[in-house]
Amino acid sequence: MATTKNYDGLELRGSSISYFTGKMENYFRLKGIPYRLESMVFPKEEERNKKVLGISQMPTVQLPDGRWMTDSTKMIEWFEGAYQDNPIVPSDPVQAFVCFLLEDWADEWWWRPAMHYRWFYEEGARFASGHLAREVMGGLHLPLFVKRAMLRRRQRNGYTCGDGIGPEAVAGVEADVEALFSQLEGIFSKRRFLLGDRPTLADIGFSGPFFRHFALDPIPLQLLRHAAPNTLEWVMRLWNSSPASAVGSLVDGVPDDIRALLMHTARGYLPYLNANVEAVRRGDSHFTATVDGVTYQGARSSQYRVWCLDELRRHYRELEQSDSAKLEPLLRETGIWEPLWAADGLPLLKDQESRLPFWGDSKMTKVNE
Ligand SMILES: N[C@@H](CCC(=O)N[C@@H](CS)C(=O)NCC(=O)O)C(=O)O
Repeated sequence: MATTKNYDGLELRGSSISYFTGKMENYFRLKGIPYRLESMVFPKEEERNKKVLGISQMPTVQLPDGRWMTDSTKMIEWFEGAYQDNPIVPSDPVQAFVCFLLEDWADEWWWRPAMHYRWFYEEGARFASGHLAREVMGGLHLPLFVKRAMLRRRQRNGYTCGDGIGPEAVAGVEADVEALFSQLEGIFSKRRFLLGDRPTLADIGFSGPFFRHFALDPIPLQLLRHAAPNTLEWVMRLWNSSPASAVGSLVDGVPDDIRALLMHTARGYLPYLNANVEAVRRGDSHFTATVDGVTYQGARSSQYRVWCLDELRRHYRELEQSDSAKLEPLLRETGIWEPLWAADGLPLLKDQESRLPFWGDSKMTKVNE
């Protein structure tokens, strides 16, 4: 795809089947912020990304004034400041914290199962390797079948087998996804969006794993059609939302079905974050941990996810005392509290990620890159 030089809106660079590119598209559509999606072409754009942003990942956004941005979470935070109509973070501070937590869980935990379904199964790998080889590898002068083989190898070594999903973990990872589908199905058979009649940041977070993975890749899509048709409808309802349609009220407080999601987060993701903290502290590039009954053998350590835990803590610390007094019992009852604060002295880099969304210090699944 050629870039139209005189386009004066936002340019979103990524891929039309990428997790975080899909998340940003859902966000821009919901807010009514015009953007143009362009495919990121490798290896050419990788060097440019590193130069202008410190790291290369998908997607990036270029503002009309030429500045480059990265990291969906911090970009959304930035755009919420710049486009203040129809805020997607609830005004109730307890619900707002729930949104930050669910967004982080959606970004960081469901990434691995999403990659598993795409790259472990032949149906997914055939579709995604063909698509990506054509879409983003135009800069490499190699036969198509070689590009496809390179992609499969890279993604499996980086994100599935190479990120802790060995043969012994497959059944547990898939059961975890099925449990999520069943919880969400319960919610979307009653409500239009996670917290009520209009989308919030929590819905945008979950558009990451769902829009371009679970509701697109052959195996999870088939599961959704049969086990969670209301959830599949929610994926499209969110995509089809705009400032004009996204009206309606939110639920009061935090309903039991959302508490159940928090308990799910407390069982798997937060213990995993703590195991990751210890691995980063030791300087290990990989680690093995059993969380929620599943053993991830040789998961990749992530400097970025140390910062994710710190961000969750920051959101809590920034609350007024009267609000944190309301949130603490919820976090204790759902099992979040203990793992949220379990690790002392997080091994962060100096000023880590303080320049996001305009500069990143680390990528999602690497130690100190
Ligand atoms: N935290 C980042 C994560 C972005 C990310 O990891 N994107 C994936 C593609 S969807 C990527 O570019 N991974 C880097 C790689 O595969 O080298 C965000 O929220 O934007």
